[in-house]
Amino acid sequence: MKLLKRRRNAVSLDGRLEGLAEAADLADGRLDADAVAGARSVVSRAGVRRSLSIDHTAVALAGATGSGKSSLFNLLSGTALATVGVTRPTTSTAQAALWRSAGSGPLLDWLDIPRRHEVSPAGAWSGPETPAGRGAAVASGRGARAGDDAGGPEGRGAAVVPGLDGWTEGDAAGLILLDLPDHDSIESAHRLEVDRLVELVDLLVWVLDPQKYADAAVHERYLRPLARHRDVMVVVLNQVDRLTPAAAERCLKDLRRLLDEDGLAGVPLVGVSARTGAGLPELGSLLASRVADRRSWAARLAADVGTAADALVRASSGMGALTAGSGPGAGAAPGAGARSGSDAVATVAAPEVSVDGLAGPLTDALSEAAGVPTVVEAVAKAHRHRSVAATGWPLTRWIRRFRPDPLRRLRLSTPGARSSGGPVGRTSIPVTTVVQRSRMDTAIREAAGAASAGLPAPWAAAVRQAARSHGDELEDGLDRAVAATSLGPVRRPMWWRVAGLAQWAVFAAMLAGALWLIGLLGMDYLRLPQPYLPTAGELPWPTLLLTGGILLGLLIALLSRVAAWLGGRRRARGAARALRASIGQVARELVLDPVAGELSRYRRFTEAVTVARNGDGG
Ligand SMILES: Nc1nc2c(ncn2[C@@H]2O[C@H](COP(=O)(O)OP(=O)(O)OP(=O)(O)O)[C@@H](O)[C@H]2O)c(=O)[nH]1
Ligand SMILES: [Mg+2]
Repeated sequence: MKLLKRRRNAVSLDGRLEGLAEAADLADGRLDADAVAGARSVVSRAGVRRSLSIDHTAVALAGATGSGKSSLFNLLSGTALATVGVTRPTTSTAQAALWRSAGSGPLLDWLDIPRRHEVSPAGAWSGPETPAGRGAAVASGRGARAGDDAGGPEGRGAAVVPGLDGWTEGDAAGLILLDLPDHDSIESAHRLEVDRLVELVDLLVWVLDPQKYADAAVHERYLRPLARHRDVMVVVLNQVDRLTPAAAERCLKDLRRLLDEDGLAGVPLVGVSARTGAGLPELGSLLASRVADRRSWAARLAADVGTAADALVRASSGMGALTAGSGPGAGAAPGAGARSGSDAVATVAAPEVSVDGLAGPLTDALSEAAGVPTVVEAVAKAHRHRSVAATGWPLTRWIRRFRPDPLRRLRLSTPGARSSGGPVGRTSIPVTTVVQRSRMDTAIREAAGAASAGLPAPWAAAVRQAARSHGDELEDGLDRAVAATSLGPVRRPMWWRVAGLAQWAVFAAMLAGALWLIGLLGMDYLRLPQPYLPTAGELPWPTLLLTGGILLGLLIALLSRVAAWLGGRRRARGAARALRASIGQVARELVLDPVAGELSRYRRFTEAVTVARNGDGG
């Protein structure tokens, strides 16, 4: 399969997105709706992000209130755009500082950041910037006022630290630095804004501080669910100036341990101080290198795809939706205990289940339920009935005509009547006794159970559902199949005619003999001279004709019955075969095909989701 071939090599972002979209479509209605919606939102988000400037890298400073996001924002941009305050929370809406803003307008529109400021590559103010005319702040010169934040007691431009020596022309070109509100805010709007932007930006800088770096709020809600985003994340421990060097060292070590536990081993961790400028050059060059290689946007999308695929795999394996589509982090809503990347997500294996082996038992059970044994028995009886009517002793034949044909009694009439291709009516086979219906249900349940053995719970449920999906049509379908099946050849056997004629001939001989004898008896009674009586050996002919006729008639009738019994058995076997084929067809169409469709859907899902996860299982 196309997707499988691709697995052998590293899968491109395009391929992974394609896999995710297909997996989401296949999971629709089968798996947790949030996981499916999350995957779809990643696909659509990726489509939009790829159409926007890939020369720009949106980097967000995120963290708890008071951690120093705005201070770092000002420092990195060499401005006093952001309000730094002591009243918490200070920042209420995100704003952007742009280095080489040309072409970034649509990206900022998509990020929905109206407050944008162009910054000179060397970190100095370059004045107002109004991309798309959307409420851009007007600012001029270092320390100029900007934005709409309420001014804090410390005013603006609190920190003017000459720390970014390596931040030269071109290094930061394309950087879009975002100062976010606090994620742990008492203002729910702040949290929503953070969640929205954490989901969209290309690179995340988590600004932690010595007091709150171990807070569950940031680790459980954001960092763990974003474990797949190692390559597009930087963690900063700010305010290290508040600690002694030894304490800062210990703090960083502890934070590294926590990050490892979050599944974020290898994520860059930098200790900085917005007050002293310590660590700023390192952070600056880290950001500059990420901005320069212009790959963060793709790495971000790849991580999103992986996380959404993990969520689908979790949902598929019946582990429940630990991730949902309504929060930050690749459509993965970070919730209590949600771990999307650090957990080993169960690998998915395509099942090798076939429905071929299920056809036999299911057909048997449905045949029984459809009254096939009754029909088969009627076919044999009808054959014998007609045979006797055609070959029996004339008197027996005559009596037979008053007995109904067993097939007609079931409204199955003669085969010829049905081969005309006209509409097929209902039969009178007693198909729906409670027992038969429950046998039918049991048969379907067993087939579904066998087909779904070994499947994860949600897919097993989908298979069971598929097996029952045409339950309403089954009874009618079976009855119609029985009614439409040709139950044997239309032509009457040749020997019936021969035997029938022979019966008439011996009957005539017997009659002739009887009349002859009666004539002789009458002449004897009237004392008339006996006429010449021809004999065959010792036996007079009339006696021979009478007794021979009777005996021969009986013999022909007996032989015919034996032949009819054998013929009936043969026809019954033929009818059973034909009926079984028809019932098998119904079983396939109404039960096994839907089941096979669901199994194939699961197989395609596992292939697609594996491609989306890049076949690396994490
Ligand atoms: N000592 C010290 N104080 C800092 C440092 N960084 C920021 N601060 C102070 O911490 C307080 C909060 O700083 P902000 O930059 O407003 O923090 P924030 O993360 O933007 O806060 P919100 O906007 O409320 O989310 C201010 O009083 C800053 O002066 C630092 O590195 N060292
Ligand atoms: Mg702030």
